[in-house]
Amino acid sequence: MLIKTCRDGFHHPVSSEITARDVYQGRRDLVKLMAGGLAGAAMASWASRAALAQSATPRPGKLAPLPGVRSSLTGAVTMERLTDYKDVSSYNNFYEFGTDKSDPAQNAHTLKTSPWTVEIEGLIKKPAKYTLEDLLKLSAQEERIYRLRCVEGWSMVIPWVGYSLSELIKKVEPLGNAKYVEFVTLADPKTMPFVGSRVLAWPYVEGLRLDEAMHPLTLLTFGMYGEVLPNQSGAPVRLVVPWKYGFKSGKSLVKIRFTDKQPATAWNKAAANEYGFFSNVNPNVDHPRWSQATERRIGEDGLFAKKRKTLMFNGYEAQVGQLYAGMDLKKFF
Ligand SMILES: Nc1nc2c(c(=O)[nH]1)N[C@H]1C(S)=C(S)[C@@H](COP(=O)(O)O)O[C@H]1N2
Ligand SMILES: [Mo]
Repeated sequence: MLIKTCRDGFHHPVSSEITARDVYQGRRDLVKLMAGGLAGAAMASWASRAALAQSATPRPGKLAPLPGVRSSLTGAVTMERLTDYKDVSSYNNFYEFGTDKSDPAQNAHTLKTSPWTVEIEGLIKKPAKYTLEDLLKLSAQEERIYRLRCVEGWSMVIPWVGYSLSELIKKVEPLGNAKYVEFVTLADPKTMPFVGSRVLAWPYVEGLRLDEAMHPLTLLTFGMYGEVLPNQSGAPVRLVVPWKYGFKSGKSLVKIRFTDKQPATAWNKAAANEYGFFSNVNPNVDHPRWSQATERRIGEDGLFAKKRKTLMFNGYEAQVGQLYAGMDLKKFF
């Protein structure tokens, strides 16, 4: 059990936390290196990988380690404690496998993640079908520690593994009239028990403006905690858009389509007044049924844990604020 005693969300050093502290130290060292003019992101990898290897958390299934991952600081330093792998992999939203937080971990073993292809199509010069292996080869993978803030009011801090989606976008060469990117996820009634239920329109679709999709923080994600994604987290490839509410981060992607019109997204179709297209994390714009001003960090829900203040753009304002200069964020929520 964790006993919360001190400021900044740090607890007594139980084994699962040593991970976070060592990773944090590794990143502090890297900050010094970078300040000294060295670009070597790879230098930090030993620190965080070794620390992650020490984690005593049992894994629900044996997952192959991802080859060639290096740590990166790209725009996303957080000194917060990592959420335990156990929590990240057992408290999920993946409605194709049920609407309970515990359903995906229970049910997603039926998802068949190999072979896997992602079609890239629409307003681009080079439409193509990419196998998962093609995608993995396309760019070097990095480890990025991002907050994920669900619209329901909880958050986690997760070391994702992947590369900027912009790497893929540059390869396929969007045409001048491409303004949006649509992300279509798998809807297979044979392996996904809740596809066919009426809770959402399937397939689960998400969308970004092209400049949002091109932003270096937008991560095409293949793993977490140095391993491939477990099924319930959106294997074998998902999106992570850390400054937006969690539902923008589509799981188990099968198609990426470039369009000139704003895509109709699953949650926007389900309740347009509750879930806007942008869905930037914004403590000043409430969900019509609840406040967005604070959040509960998963793993800190003990008796005395107080809620955290939600940060504008989930704490990534310095990196992404410029994308929305001059926009009325109450109107474009
Ligand atoms: N295909 C698909 N992607 C999805 C969802 C979903 O139901 N289906 N849920 C979203 C929501 S609401 C959140 S908060 C995040 C949760 O990601 P996690 O379970 O890996 O934390 O995934 C998002 N991506
Ligand atoms: Mo969410």
